[in-house]
Amino acid sequence: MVGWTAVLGGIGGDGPGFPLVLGSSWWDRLWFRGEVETSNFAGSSDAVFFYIFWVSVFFFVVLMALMGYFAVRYRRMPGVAPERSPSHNTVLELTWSVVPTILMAVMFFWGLYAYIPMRVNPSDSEVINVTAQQWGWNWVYDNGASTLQTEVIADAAAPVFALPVNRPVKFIMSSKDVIHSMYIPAFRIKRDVFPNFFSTMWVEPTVVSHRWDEELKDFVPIAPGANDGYYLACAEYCGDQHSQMWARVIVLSDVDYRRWKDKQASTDGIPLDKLGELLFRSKGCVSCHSIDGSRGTGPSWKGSWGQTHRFADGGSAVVDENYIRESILEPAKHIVQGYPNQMVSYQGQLTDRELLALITFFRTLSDNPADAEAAKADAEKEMAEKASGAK
Ligand code: HEC
Ligand SMILES: [Cu+2]
Repeated sequence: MVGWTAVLGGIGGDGPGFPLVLGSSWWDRLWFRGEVETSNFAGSSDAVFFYIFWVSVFFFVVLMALMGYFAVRYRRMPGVAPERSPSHNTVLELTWSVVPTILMAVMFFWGLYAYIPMRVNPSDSEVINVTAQQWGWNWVYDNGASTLQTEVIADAAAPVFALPVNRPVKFIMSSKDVIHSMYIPAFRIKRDVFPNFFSTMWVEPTVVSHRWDEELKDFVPIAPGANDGYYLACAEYCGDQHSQMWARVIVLSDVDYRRWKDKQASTDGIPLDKLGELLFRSKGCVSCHSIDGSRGTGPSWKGSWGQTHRFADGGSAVVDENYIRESILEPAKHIVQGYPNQMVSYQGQLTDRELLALITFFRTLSDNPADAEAAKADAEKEMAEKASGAK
């Protein structure tokens, strides 16, 4: 449902606005085009695409028109003997062999000329490690940072990633489960992401979309409304929530990018309960777990703390710190009754403090107000201890 209104809104104009689109005319929107070239590949990729497109349109029209004309002109008529078909026409045959050969050779060489630079990244590219998993994206920057920024896109929380303007970045990508595909339409880049294998792609964004506001701790559009940044989608059907496997890509000036990246690298200043909530969204737990009691791919976190959960194999456990920790690091060890074994391990993706943060956030969702209070008190205590330790 969301899909259609979003697509129509995007092509039609106002509406909810399909997040892939940038241009103002319906034509630009139809092709996910910006008013300006937003990456180093946008121009060359579009040039080849539209060459192939218009050649195809031209021949489609010519062939269909001729087919229609001949069908009428040479239809069977009672009492009229068919004309004899000519057996040979050298000029015609040479023309329809040579002209398409040339047109297609141009397609091939032009395409090759545009494609080769996409496969060879400059040696000074900044590396970003990408992990895809059902149903979210995680980027890890060269300083160890990933993002805490998220945003709601088509009813789902999606991470917001930043890139520097006019600097090459190389993505080294792998998947934790099935095949995904990282697609940033505005940049004209897309590549499949596999389990047990690294695939790479690179790009150089060319238009600053936002600035990073240190006070607001948020991105501010450079020209409000004019540019939403660029959307990243999964382009390989990967399960139930594939269509919600979004992210938003923001392009910052060099200075802002560094400041933002440094900021994301240190989560020390964020209280545990708050950090847990941010990680719940930015690490993609939100795509399977709700915090309002509704059932997702996985059980809701609301009211689970302190409860006894039954497992598919007949065992059971009380939901406490250790149970949650184990559920995150070894989710396949115990499968909650009535749920599929669909969660992959987050081993190595969360620091100890981040694990604690998720546990603390989970506790705040307890139905027992005393547990929730205690979790908040613990978070405050930890911050206070940190502050005194720092002195
Ligand atoms: C692809 C969907 C998916 C994602 C993403 C996911 N989970 Fe899960 N999770 C599940 C499913 C399904 C179960 C129940 C089956 C099982 O026990 O493995 C579960 C179980 C759990 C449990 C045990 C819950 C209970 O009620 O007994 C915890 C805790 C948990 N997940 C935490 C997390 C955290 C933290 C994240 C993010 C860092 C996360 N999950 C991301 C699907 C997911
Ligand atoms: Cu996917």
